[in-house]
Amino acid sequence: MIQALMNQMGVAPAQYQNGTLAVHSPIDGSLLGKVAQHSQADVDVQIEQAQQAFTQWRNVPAPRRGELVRLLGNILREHKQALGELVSWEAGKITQEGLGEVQEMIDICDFAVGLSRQLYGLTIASERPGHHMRESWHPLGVVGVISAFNFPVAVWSWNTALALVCGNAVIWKPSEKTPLTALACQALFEQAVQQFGADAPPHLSQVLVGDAAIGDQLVCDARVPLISATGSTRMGKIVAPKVAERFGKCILELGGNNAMILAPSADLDLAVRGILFSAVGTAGQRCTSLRRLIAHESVQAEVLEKLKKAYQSVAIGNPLQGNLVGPLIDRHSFEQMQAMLQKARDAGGQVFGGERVLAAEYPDAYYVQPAIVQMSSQNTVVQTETFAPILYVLSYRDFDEALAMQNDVPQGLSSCIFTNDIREAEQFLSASGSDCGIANVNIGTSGAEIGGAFGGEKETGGGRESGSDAWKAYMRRQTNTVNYSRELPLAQGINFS
Ligand code: UN1
Repeated sequence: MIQALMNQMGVAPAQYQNGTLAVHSPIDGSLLGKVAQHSQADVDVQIEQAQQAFTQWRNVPAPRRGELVRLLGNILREHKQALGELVSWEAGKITQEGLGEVQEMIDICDFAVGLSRQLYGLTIASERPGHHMRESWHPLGVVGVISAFNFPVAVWSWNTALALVCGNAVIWKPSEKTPLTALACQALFEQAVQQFGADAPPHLSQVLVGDAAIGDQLVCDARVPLISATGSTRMGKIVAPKVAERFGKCILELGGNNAMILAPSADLDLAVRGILFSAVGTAGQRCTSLRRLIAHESVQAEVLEKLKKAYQSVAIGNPLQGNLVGPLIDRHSFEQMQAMLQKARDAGGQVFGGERVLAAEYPDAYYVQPAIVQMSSQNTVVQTETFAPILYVLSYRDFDEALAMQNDVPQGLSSCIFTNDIREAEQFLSASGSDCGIANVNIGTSGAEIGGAFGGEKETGGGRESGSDAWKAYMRRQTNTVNYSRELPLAQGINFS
């Protein structure tokens, strides 16, 4: 099965059959492949090659660079089914979400193609006669992309589609849990390069397979001016100072602890659907997954009842067989979830669900009943991000109290409110409302479109990827002042003679 998918996407068996990195499917624990790993010396070579590619690519006109991304988007369209299925096998996503992830890749390619004709700078009025000023955006250099298992292919594409139209080269260090999908993306990218022609230099985008030490080398290398890292806050705390130490730039997309405020006026049925997709979708393994429900005391009991019903009927099982909830990524993740549920119980939480299911059928995979935990206060358990389907339910009386609770966590990625009261909605979106990078009204916390900037504040790391003007982080800004007069007036009126 895996071989057929890999063949279809043009990955040679030698790349994933005889290596030292064993890849197991979260679906059933089966061995999917053994991927060859790169050495520290390889990292050095890749960076060197990427730099060379960059020095050529930066001189290719941006709209022409967009053409490469257009071809990549088309190739992704052709292989959407195969890549989506591989994502399911390797990351455990249900079919719909595997396909959705590839669609996000296609969407960002389309966005980047348009962007390749819109890398606009400003013209600025100069205070001096016969002078003009402008702001230019130039390619930055080699971009290091570090991605996590849960969006094994889309995160690469958000970064790479933008980085390429911006004139950069990319080195990608995927999660060790999902190297097969990375190899597939690389093979598809190489097909795009083939179709594009000779003005694409070799090694424009490369994959680095290996452990944290390999990633560390990329992070510490001054030849890599930008590191875009997605993963845990713990990882970000290691990466950020190392990049800062060498004055590199970072785009960090780290943990989330995303909440929904459920107001008394909310459409409860709509809210329940929103909660279900955001809290149990992807088995709670999105950085945008809904982790906290802050419900008004007048609706809490009703929503809990509806939610429990919905949770009980949600189909859990093999993600390729039409179920809505697939497995956790691995045993470690399951153990962490259980440990957190125990802490929640110890802290007085009432736990509904959370237990392992289908253990007899899949002894080497970890399927769980998504958990709802009723908590009387937002203690440290609730303030911690657990990458699993645990939804903490809290209640509030005053709207200001709900807002304060929403913001009272270390993370600041996504947030939402369900309300039909326009005052509450606007207050939630105001300067004194949600402190997150993403704030939604009558939509859950997960499932953002690529057109907006994606990322968040506080321990989420502050980075922005994907749409809006996120591209600016992949370029260097240059301020130009040009004197077209025959005088040399100085700024600030300084007389220097
Ligand atoms: C992630 O979990 O790392 O908004 C990204 C969403 C997706 C992206 C999630 N578009 O849920």
